[in-house]
Amino acid sequence: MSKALEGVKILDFTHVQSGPTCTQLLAWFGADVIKVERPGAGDITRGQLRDVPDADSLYFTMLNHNKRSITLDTKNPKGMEVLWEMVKICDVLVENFAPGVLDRMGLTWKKLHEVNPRLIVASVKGFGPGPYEDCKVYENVAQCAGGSASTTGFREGPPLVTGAQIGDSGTGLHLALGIVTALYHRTHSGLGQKVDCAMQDGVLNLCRVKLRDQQRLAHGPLSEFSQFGEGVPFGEAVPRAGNDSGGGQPGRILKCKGWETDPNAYIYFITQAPVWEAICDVIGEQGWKTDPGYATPPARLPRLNEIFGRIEQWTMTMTKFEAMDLLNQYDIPCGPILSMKEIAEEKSLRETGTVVEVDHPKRGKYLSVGNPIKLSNSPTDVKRSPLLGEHTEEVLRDVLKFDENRIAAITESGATGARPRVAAE
Ligand code: CAO
Repeated sequence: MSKALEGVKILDFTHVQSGPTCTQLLAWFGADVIKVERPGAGDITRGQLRDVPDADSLYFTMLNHNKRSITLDTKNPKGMEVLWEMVKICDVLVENFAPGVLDRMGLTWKKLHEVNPRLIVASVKGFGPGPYEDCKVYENVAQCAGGSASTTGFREGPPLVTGAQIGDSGTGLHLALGIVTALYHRTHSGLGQKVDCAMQDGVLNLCRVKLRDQQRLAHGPLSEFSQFGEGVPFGEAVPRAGNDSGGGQPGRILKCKGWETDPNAYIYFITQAPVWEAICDVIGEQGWKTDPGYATPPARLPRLNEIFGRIEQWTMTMTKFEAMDLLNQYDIPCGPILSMKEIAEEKSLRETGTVVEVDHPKRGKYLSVGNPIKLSNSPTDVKRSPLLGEHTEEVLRDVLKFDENRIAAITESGATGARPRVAAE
Protein backbone atom coordinates (compact mmCIF):
# COMPACT_ATOMS: atom_id res chain seq x y z
CA MET A 1 0.00 0.00 0.00
CA SER A 2 1.39 3.41 -0.86
CA LYS A 3 1.47 6.17 1.71
CA ALA A 4 -0.75 9.22 1.25
CA LEU A 5 2.13 11.71 1.20
CA GLU A 6 4.66 9.51 -0.56
CA GLY A 7 6.96 11.61 -2.75
CA VAL A 8 6.57 14.76 -0.64
CA LYS A 9 9.90 15.97 0.66
CA ILE A 10 10.00 18.10 3.79
CA LEU A 11 12.88 20.25 4.93
CA ASP A 12 12.17 20.00 8.63
CA PHE A 13 13.71 22.96 10.38
CA THR A 14 11.65 22.49 13.52
CA HIS A 15 12.57 22.08 17.16
CA VAL A 16 11.01 21.59 20.60
CA GLN A 17 7.34 20.56 20.27
CA SER A 18 5.04 22.57 18.01
CA GLY A 19 6.92 22.16 14.72
CA PRO A 20 8.04 18.56 15.35
CA THR A 21 4.44 17.51 16.09
CA CYS A 22 3.48 18.77 12.64
CA THR A 23 6.33 17.16 10.73
CA GLN A 24 5.90 13.86 12.61
CA LEU A 25 2.31 13.71 11.36
CA LEU A 26 3.45 14.38 7.79
CA ALA A 27 6.11 11.67 8.17
CA TRP A 28 3.48 9.23 9.42
CA PHE A 29 1.47 9.92 6.30
CA GLY A 30 4.52 9.00 4.23
CA ALA A 31 6.38 12.25 3.56
CA ASP A 32 10.17 12.09 3.54
CA VAL A 33 10.95 14.38 6.47
CA ILE A 34 14.57 15.47 6.70
CA LYS A 35 15.24 17.17 10.02
CA VAL A 36 18.06 19.70 9.89
CA GLU A 37 19.81 20.02 13.24
CA ARG A 38 22.71 21.95 14.66
CA PRO A 39 25.89 19.79 14.74
CA GLY A 40 26.82 18.52 18.16
CA ALA A 41 23.64 19.67 19.85
CA GLY A 42 20.61 19.03 17.70
CA ASP A 43 17.08 19.76 18.77
CA ILE A 44 17.32 20.98 22.36
CA THR A 45 14.76 18.40 23.46
CA ARG A 46 17.20 15.55 22.76
CA GLY A 47 18.77 16.39 26.10
CA GLN A 48 15.77 17.74 28.00
CA LEU A 49 14.01 15.72 30.72
CA ARG A 50 16.40 12.82 30.13
CA ASP A 51 15.51 9.61 31.93
CA VAL A 52 18.26 7.40 30.44
CA PRO A 53 21.83 8.79 30.52
CA ASP A 54 23.28 9.59 27.09
CA ALA A 55 20.15 8.50 25.24
CA ASP A 56 17.77 10.85 23.43
CA SER A 57 14.99 11.86 25.80
CA LEU A 58 11.43 10.63 25.47
CA TYR A 59 10.55 14.27 24.85
CA PHE A 60 12.51 14.06 21.61
CA THR A 61 11.86 10.46 20.58
CA MET A 62 8.10 10.78 20.97
CA LEU A 63 7.94 13.83 18.68
CA ASN A 64 10.33 12.81 15.93
CA HIS A 65 9.38 9.38 14.67
CA ASN A 66 9.78 8.41 11.00
CA LYS A 67 12.17 11.28 10.24
CA ARG A 68 15.74 11.42 8.98
CA SER A 69 18.28 13.64 10.73
CA ILE A 70 21.02 15.63 9.07
CA THR A 71 23.41 17.90 10.95
CA LEU A 72 24.18 21.20 9.27
CA ASP A 73 25.72 24.35 10.70
CA THR A 74 23.77 27.14 9.08
CA LYS A 75 26.32 29.65 10.35
CA ASN A 76 28.92 27.98 8.12
CA PRO A 77 28.79 29.09 4.44
CA LYS A 78 29.07 25.48 3.24
CA GLY A 79 26.22 24.60 5.55
CA MET A 80 24.07 27.27 3.95
CA GLU A 81 25.12 26.04 0.51
CA VAL A 82 23.77 22.59 1.37
CA LEU A 83 20.61 24.10 2.80
CA TRP A 84 19.91 26.01 -0.41
CA GLU A 85 20.34 22.78 -2.37
CA MET A 86 17.74 21.23 -0.10
CA VAL A 87 15.42 24.18 -0.69
CA LYS A 88 15.63 23.49 -4.42
CA ILE A 89 14.46 19.87 -4.14
CA CYS A 90 12.03 20.02 -1.24
CA ASP A 91 8.27 20.57 -1.42
CA VAL A 92 7.86 22.10 2.02
CA LEU A 93 10.06 23.94 4.49
CA VAL A 94 8.66 23.81 8.02
CA GLU A 95 10.14 25.93 10.81
CA ASN A 96 9.31 27.22 14.24
CA PHE A 97 12.25 29.43 15.06
CA ALA A 98 11.86 32.65 16.97
CA PRO A 99 10.63 35.61 14.89
CA GLY A 100 13.38 36.92 12.61
CA VAL A 101 15.66 33.87 12.74
CA LEU A 102 14.82 32.63 9.23
CA ASP A 103 15.38 36.09 7.75
CA ARG A 104 18.73 36.36 9.56
CA MET A 105 19.73 33.08 7.88
CA GLY A 106 18.91 34.75 4.55
CA LEU A 107 15.93 32.46 4.04
CA THR A 108 13.42 35.21 3.29
CA TRP A 109 10.14 34.26 1.65
CA LYS A 110 11.08 36.34 -1.39
CA LYS A 111 14.35 34.53 -1.93
CA LEU A 112 12.93 31.07 -1.15
CA HIS A 113 10.09 31.65 -3.60
CA GLU A 114 12.52 32.84 -6.27
CA VAL A 115 14.74 29.78 -5.87
CA ASN A 116 11.87 27.28 -5.69
CA PRO A 117 8.48 28.74 -6.65
CA ARG A 118 6.78 25.45 -5.74
CA LEU A 119 8.13 25.49 -2.18
CA ILE A 120 5.59 25.80 0.63
CA VAL A 121 7.03 27.63 3.64
CA ALA A 122 5.23 26.80 6.86
CA SER A 123 5.91 28.55 10.14
CA VAL A 124 4.77 28.47 13.74
CA LYS A 125 5.20 31.66 15.73
CA GLY A 126 3.88 32.54 19.15
CA PHE A 127 1.81 35.50 17.94
CA GLY A 128 0.60 36.85 14.63
CA PRO A 129 1.24 40.46 13.55
CA GLY A 130 0.54 42.84 16.43
CA PRO A 131 2.05 44.02 19.69
CA TYR A 132 3.59 40.67 20.63
CA GLU A 133 4.79 39.49 17.23
CA ASP A 134 8.47 39.52 18.23
CA CYS A 135 8.04 37.46 21.40
CA LYS A 136 9.42 34.00 21.93
CA VAL A 137 6.62 31.75 23.06
CA TYR A 138 6.27 28.40 24.80
CA GLU A 139 3.25 26.20 25.46
CA ASN A 140 1.91 27.78 28.62
CA VAL A 141 2.40 31.30 27.32
CA ALA A 142 0.15 30.41 24.40
CA GLN A 143 -2.43 28.81 26.69
CA CYS A 144 -2.53 32.03 28.69
CA ALA A 145 -2.64 34.38 25.70
CA GLY A 146 -5.14 32.28 23.76
CA GLY A 147 -7.92 32.37 26.34
CA SER A 148 -7.49 28.87 27.73
CA ALA A 149 -6.01 29.71 31.14
CA SER A 150 -8.55 32.39 32.00
CA THR A 151 -11.37 29.93 31.37
CA THR A 152 -9.79 26.85 32.98
CA GLY A 153 -9.90 26.02 36.68
CA PHE A 154 -12.35 26.81 39.44
CA ARG A 155 -13.98 30.17 39.95
CA GLU A 156 -12.42 30.67 43.37
CA GLY A 157 -8.92 29.68 42.22
CA PRO A 158 -6.28 31.17 39.90
CA PRO A 159 -6.24 30.58 36.12
CA LEU A 160 -4.94 27.11 35.24
CA VAL A 161 -2.99 25.66 32.34
CA THR A 162 -4.11 22.29 31.02
CA GLY A 163 -2.07 19.12 30.56
CA ALA A 164 -3.11 18.84 26.92
CA GLN A 165 -0.48 20.67 24.86
CA ILE A 166 -2.93 22.76 22.95
CA GLY A 167 -0.38 25.52 22.32
CA ASP A 168 2.36 23.34 20.89
CA SER A 169 0.82 20.13 19.60
CA GLY A 170 -2.45 21.94 18.85
CA THR A 171 -0.67 24.48 16.66
CA GLY A 172 1.37 21.71 15.03
CA LEU A 173 -1.89 20.08 14.02
CA HIS A 174 -3.20 23.33 12.57
CA LEU A 175 0.03 23.79 10.65
CA ALA A 176 -0.12 20.27 9.22
CA LEU A 177 -3.58 20.98 7.86
CA GLY A 178 -2.32 24.24 6.36
CA ILE A 179 0.52 22.40 4.66
CA VAL A 180 -1.58 19.66 3.07
CA THR A 181 -4.09 22.31 1.98
CA ALA A 182 -1.28 24.29 0.34
CA LEU A 183 0.01 21.10 -1.27
CA TYR A 184 -3.45 20.51 -2.71
CA HIS A 185 -3.68 24.12 -3.92
CA ARG A 186 -0.31 23.71 -5.59
CA THR A 187 -1.73 20.92 -7.74
CA HIS A 188 -3.86 23.63 -9.47
CA SER A 189 -1.71 26.72 -9.11
CA GLY A 190 1.71 25.14 -9.51
CA LEU A 191 2.96 27.52 -6.85
CA GLY A 192 3.94 27.25 -3.22
CA GLN A 193 2.69 29.67 -0.60
CA LYS A 194 3.34 30.71 2.96
CA VAL A 195 1.47 28.94 5.76
CA ASP A 196 1.55 30.76 9.08
CA CYS A 197 0.10 29.56 12.35
CA ALA A 198 0.33 31.61 15.50
CA MET A 199 0.07 29.64 18.75
CA GLN A 200 -2.24 32.25 20.25
CA ASP A 201 -4.59 31.78 17.29
CA GLY A 202 -4.43 28.00 17.51
CA VAL A 203 -5.33 28.03 21.21
CA LEU A 204 -8.13 30.53 20.62
CA ASN A 205 -9.51 28.33 17.87
CA LEU A 206 -9.68 25.48 20.38
CA CYS A 207 -11.31 27.86 22.89
CA ARG A 208 -13.96 28.91 20.38
CA VAL A 209 -16.82 27.98 22.73
CA LYS A 210 -15.49 30.40 25.33
CA LEU A 211 -15.65 33.33 22.90
CA ARG A 212 -19.19 32.14 22.20
CA ASP A 213 -19.95 32.37 25.92
CA GLN A 214 -18.34 35.80 26.16
CA GLN A 215 -20.95 37.09 23.73
CA ARG A 216 -23.79 35.18 25.36
CA LEU A 217 -22.92 36.96 28.61
CA ALA A 218 -24.15 40.21 27.08
CA HIS A 219 -27.62 38.68 26.94
CA GLY A 220 -27.74 37.35 30.48
CA PRO A 221 -26.11 34.90 32.88
CA LEU A 222 -24.74 31.59 31.62
CA SER A 223 -27.37 29.33 33.07
CA GLU A 224 -25.50 26.06 32.48
CA PHE A 225 -22.65 27.21 34.76
CA SER A 226 -22.80 25.97 38.37
CA GLN A 227 -22.41 29.52 39.61
CA PHE A 228 -25.78 30.36 38.09
CA GLY A 229 -27.51 27.80 40.32
CA GLU A 230 -25.45 28.99 43.27
CA GLY A 231 -26.67 32.54 42.74
CA VAL A 232 -23.16 33.93 42.21
CA PRO A 233 -23.30 36.93 39.87
CA PHE A 234 -21.31 36.91 36.64
CA GLY A 235 -18.64 39.53 35.92
CA GLU A 236 -17.64 41.05 32.61
CA ALA A 237 -15.64 38.10 31.28
CA VAL A 238 -16.38 34.40 30.92
CA PRO A 239 -15.52 32.86 34.28
CA ARG A 240 -13.73 29.64 35.00
CA ALA A 241 -16.29 26.86 34.99
CA GLY A 242 -14.56 24.14 37.00
CA ASN A 243 -15.70 20.85 35.54
CA ASP A 244 -19.00 22.12 34.20
CA SER A 245 -19.71 20.88 30.72
CA GLY A 246 -18.95 23.33 27.91
CA GLY A 247 -22.04 22.17 26.01
CA GLY A 248 -25.64 22.81 26.87
CA GLN A 249 -25.92 19.68 29.03
CA PRO A 250 -24.82 19.95 32.67
CA GLY A 251 -21.93 17.67 33.59
CA ARG A 252 -19.62 17.06 36.57
CA ILE A 253 -16.75 14.90 37.70
CA LEU A 254 -18.05 12.62 40.44
CA LYS A 255 -16.34 10.38 42.96
CA CYS A 256 -16.39 6.62 42.51
CA LYS A 257 -15.50 3.76 44.80
CA GLY A 258 -11.91 4.10 46.02
CA TRP A 259 -11.62 7.86 45.59
CA GLU A 260 -10.18 8.19 49.09
CA THR A 261 -6.91 6.58 47.98
CA ASP A 262 -7.00 6.63 44.18
CA PRO A 263 -6.69 10.16 42.77
CA ASN A 264 -8.35 9.03 39.55
CA ALA A 265 -11.34 7.12 40.92
CA TYR A 266 -13.78 9.52 39.30
CA ILE A 267 -16.21 9.56 36.41
CA TYR A 268 -17.51 12.38 34.23
CA PHE A 269 -21.30 12.28 34.30
CA ILE A 270 -23.57 14.25 31.97
CA THR A 271 -27.22 14.76 32.87
CA GLN A 272 -28.27 14.84 29.25
CA ALA A 273 -31.92 15.82 28.96
CA PRO A 274 -33.12 12.97 26.68
CA VAL A 275 -31.90 10.35 29.19
CA TRP A 276 -33.10 12.11 32.34
CA GLU A 277 -35.68 9.44 33.07
CA ALA A 278 -33.08 6.69 32.75
CA ILE A 279 -30.81 8.62 35.13
CA CYS A 280 -33.66 8.83 37.68
CA ASP A 281 -34.24 5.06 37.38
CA VAL A 282 -30.56 4.21 37.72
CA ILE A 283 -30.00 6.30 40.85
CA GLY A 284 -33.35 5.37 42.36
CA GLU A 285 -35.03 8.78 42.25
CA GLN A 286 -38.07 7.85 40.17
CA GLY A 287 -40.00 10.76 41.68
CA TRP A 288 -37.70 13.25 39.90
CA LYS A 289 -39.15 12.13 36.57
CA THR A 290 -42.41 13.93 37.23
CA ASP A 291 -41.62 16.33 40.07
CA PRO A 292 -41.82 19.81 38.43
CA GLY A 293 -38.72 20.87 40.41
CA TYR A 294 -36.62 18.27 38.56
CA ALA A 295 -38.49 17.10 35.47
CA THR A 296 -37.29 19.77 32.99
CA PRO A 297 -33.78 21.04 32.20
CA PRO A 298 -34.56 24.67 33.22
CA ALA A 299 -36.04 23.46 36.51
CA ARG A 300 -32.88 21.49 37.26
CA LEU A 301 -30.40 24.30 36.58
CA PRO A 302 -30.73 26.06 39.96
CA ARG A 303 -30.30 22.77 41.83
CA LEU A 304 -27.40 21.11 40.00
CA ASN A 305 -25.34 20.85 43.19
CA GLU A 306 -28.10 18.90 44.89
CA ILE A 307 -28.72 16.70 41.84
CA PHE A 308 -25.06 15.88 41.24
CA GLY A 309 -24.62 15.30 44.98
CA ARG A 310 -27.31 12.64 44.79
CA ILE A 311 -25.84 11.06 41.66
CA GLU A 312 -22.46 11.01 43.37
CA GLN A 313 -23.90 9.03 46.28
CA TRP A 314 -24.71 6.45 43.63
CA THR A 315 -21.41 6.57 41.69
CA MET A 316 -19.51 6.16 44.97
CA THR A 317 -21.00 2.70 45.36
CA MET A 318 -19.07 1.31 42.37
CA THR A 319 -15.81 1.66 40.47
CA LYS A 320 -15.58 4.06 37.54
CA PHE A 321 -15.51 1.08 35.17
CA GLU A 322 -18.59 -0.52 36.71
CA ALA A 323 -20.41 2.82 36.50
CA MET A 324 -19.30 3.24 32.89
CA ASP A 325 -20.62 -0.21 31.92
CA LEU A 326 -23.92 0.32 33.66
CA LEU A 327 -24.58 3.87 32.44
CA ASN A 328 -23.79 2.98 28.85
CA GLN A 329 -26.56 0.40 28.88
CA TYR A 330 -28.91 3.41 29.06
CA ASP A 331 -26.90 5.68 26.74
CA ILE A 332 -26.17 7.99 29.66
CA PRO A 333 -23.05 9.90 28.54
CA CYS A 334 -20.14 9.40 30.93
CA GLY A 335 -16.40 8.85 30.91
CA PRO A 336 -14.00 7.33 33.41
CA ILE A 337 -11.09 9.53 34.47
CA LEU A 338 -8.26 7.40 33.09
CA SER A 339 -4.77 7.74 34.50
CA MET A 340 -1.78 7.67 32.14
CA LYS A 341 -0.94 4.28 33.67
CA GLU A 342 -4.35 2.94 32.70
CA ILE A 343 -4.07 4.40 29.21
CA ALA A 344 -0.59 2.92 28.74
CA GLU A 345 -1.95 -0.49 29.69
CA GLU A 346 -5.20 -0.28 27.69
CA LYS A 347 -5.33 -3.23 25.31
CA SER A 348 -7.63 -1.64 22.72
CA LEU A 349 -5.34 1.39 22.30
CA ARG A 350 -2.43 -0.95 21.60
CA GLU A 351 -4.51 -2.85 19.06
CA THR A 352 -5.41 0.28 17.10
CA GLY A 353 -1.83 1.59 17.13
CA THR A 354 -2.79 4.64 19.14
CA VAL A 355 -0.33 3.48 21.79
CA VAL A 356 2.73 1.78 20.30
CA GLU A 357 5.89 0.20 21.61
CA VAL A 358 8.99 1.39 19.79
CA ASP A 359 12.53 0.05 20.01
CA HIS A 360 15.45 2.45 20.15
CA PRO A 361 19.11 1.48 19.85
CA LYS A 362 20.19 3.59 22.82
CA ARG A 363 17.22 3.59 25.15
CA GLY A 364 15.58 0.25 24.39
CA LYS A 365 11.82 -0.16 24.24
CA TYR A 366 9.50 2.70 25.08
CA LEU A 367 5.85 3.55 24.63
CA SER A 368 4.66 6.30 22.36
CA VAL A 369 1.45 7.72 21.05
CA GLY A 370 1.02 6.54 17.48
CA ASN A 371 -0.89 8.33 14.75
CA PRO A 372 -4.34 9.25 16.03
CA ILE A 373 -5.53 9.78 12.45
CA LYS A 374 -6.24 6.49 10.69
CA LEU A 375 -6.30 6.39 6.90
CA SER A 376 -7.71 3.14 5.48
CA ASN A 377 -5.34 3.03 2.50
CA SER A 378 -2.33 4.58 4.13
CA PRO A 379 -1.70 2.92 7.49
CA THR A 380 0.98 4.33 9.76
CA ASP A 381 4.05 2.37 10.60
CA VAL A 382 5.76 4.09 13.55
CA LYS A 383 9.56 4.05 13.22
CA ARG A 384 12.01 5.22 15.86
CA SER A 385 13.35 8.76 15.86
CA PRO A 386 16.72 9.31 14.21
CA LEU A 387 19.97 9.69 16.11
CA LEU A 388 21.58 13.09 15.70
CA GLY A 389 22.98 13.34 12.18
CA GLU A 390 22.27 9.67 11.48
CA HIS A 391 21.37 10.37 7.87
CA THR A 392 23.74 13.21 6.99
CA GLU A 393 25.81 11.26 4.49
CA GLU A 394 22.83 9.40 3.12
CA VAL A 395 21.00 12.67 2.39
CA LEU A 396 24.04 14.36 0.81
CA ARG A 397 24.68 11.32 -1.39
CA ASP A 398 21.25 9.87 -2.20
CA VAL A 399 18.91 12.83 -1.90
CA LEU A 400 21.08 15.73 -3.00
CA LYS A 401 23.15 13.50 -5.34
CA PHE A 402 26.46 15.11 -4.33
CA ASP A 403 29.57 13.30 -5.51
CA GLU A 404 32.31 12.11 -3.16
CA ASN A 405 34.48 15.20 -3.74
CA ARG A 406 31.68 17.57 -2.88
CA ILE A 407 30.76 15.58 0.22
CA ALA A 408 34.42 15.59 1.28
CA ALA A 409 34.62 19.37 0.87
CA ILE A 410 31.49 19.87 2.93
CA THR A 411 32.72 17.54 5.64
CA GLU A 412 36.13 19.21 5.64
CA SER A 413 34.52 22.61 6.17
CA GLY A 414 32.95 21.43 9.43
CA ALA A 415 29.46 22.28 8.15
CA THR A 416 28.11 18.90 9.14
CA GLY A 417 29.96 18.81 12.41
CA ALA A 418 32.08 15.86 11.43
CA ARG A 419 35.23 18.02 11.45
CA PRO A 420 36.11 21.28 13.24
CA ARG A 421 34.74 24.33 11.46
CA VAL A 422 37.18 25.99 9.04
CA ALA A 423 36.84 29.26 10.90
CA ALA A 424 37.91 27.61 14.12
CA GLU A 425 41.01 25.94 12.62
N1 CAO B 1 23.01 25.73 12.77
C1 CAO B 1 23.40 26.88 13.34
N2 CAO B 1 22.55 27.70 13.98
C2 CAO B 1 21.26 27.31 14.07
C3 CAO B 1 20.78 26.11 13.50
C4 CAO B 1 21.74 25.30 12.83
N3 CAO B 1 21.38 24.15 12.27
N4 CAO B 1 19.47 26.02 13.76
C5 CAO B 1 19.12 27.11 14.44
N5 CAO B 1 20.21 27.89 14.63
C6 CAO B 1 20.26 29.17 15.31
C7 CAO B 1 19.39 30.22 14.68
O1 CAO B 1 20.03 30.74 13.54
C8 CAO B 1 19.22 31.21 15.82
O2 CAO B 1 20.36 32.04 15.83
P1 CAO B 1 20.26 33.64 15.80
O3 CAO B 1 19.37 34.04 16.94
O4 CAO B 1 21.69 34.03 15.99
O5 CAO B 1 19.70 34.05 14.50
C9 CAO B 1 19.35 30.34 17.06
O6 CAO B 1 19.70 29.04 16.60
C10 CAO B 1 18.20 30.26 18.00
O7 CAO B 1 16.93 30.03 17.41
P2 CAO B 1 15.62 30.35 18.29
O8 CAO B 1 15.65 31.77 18.73
O9 CAO B 1 14.45 29.92 17.52
O10 CAO B 1 15.81 29.38 19.56
P3 CAO B 1 15.55 29.68 21.11
O11 CAO B 1 15.94 28.43 21.81
O12 CAO B 1 16.21 30.91 21.57
O13 CAO B 1 13.98 29.91 21.22
C11 CAO B 1 11.67 29.24 20.99
C12 CAO B 1 13.11 28.81 21.27
C13 CAO B 1 10.83 27.98 20.91
C14 CAO B 1 11.18 30.13 22.15
C15 CAO B 1 11.60 30.03 19.68
O14 CAO B 1 12.18 29.26 18.68
C16 CAO B 1 10.18 30.44 19.29
O15 CAO B 1 9.61 31.37 19.83
N6 CAO B 1 9.64 29.74 18.28
C17 CAO B 1 8.32 30.06 17.74
C18 CAO B 1 7.22 29.62 18.66
C19 CAO B 1 7.27 28.17 18.97
O16 CAO B 1 7.31 27.30 18.13
N7 CAO B 1 7.23 27.89 20.25
C20 CAO B 1 6.98 26.54 20.70
C21 CAO B 1 8.16 25.84 21.06
S1 CAO B 1 7.68 24.34 21.77
O17 CAO B 1 7.30 24.76 23.32
